[in-house]
Amino acid sequence: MMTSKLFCKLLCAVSGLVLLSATALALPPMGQVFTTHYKVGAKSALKKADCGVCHIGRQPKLNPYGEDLKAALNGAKELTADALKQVESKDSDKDGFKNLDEIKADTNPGDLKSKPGKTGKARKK
Ligand SMILES: [Ca+2]
Repeated sequence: MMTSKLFCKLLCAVSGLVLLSATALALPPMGQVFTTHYKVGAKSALKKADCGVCHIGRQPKLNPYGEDLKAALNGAKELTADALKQVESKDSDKDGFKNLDEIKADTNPGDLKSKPGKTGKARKK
């Protein structure tokens, strides 16, 4: 009786750790690929949005930009520069601005409320 309870607790703890580490290992590299590819500044709104660039807040659920990237990845688990380029000309959140234009303006391409000239600081060349 005691051993079976102990085994259950141990199993739950190990399962929890495996799930936690899988999540921790799976998510940050995608953000890093995005940050490196677009040279996202440390103090930019996109850097602050972090996972929110592709996800709804910090939830696993994807926003429209994340969904477009997922489609471009075609089942691959690793984000690539090619996939990022494939969705640059799209307007994922349908706010009238292409994803690349939003990224250049430091606005969120997956958030309808975030668009150049409104919430983001547009970069002038
Ligand atoms: Ca847009």
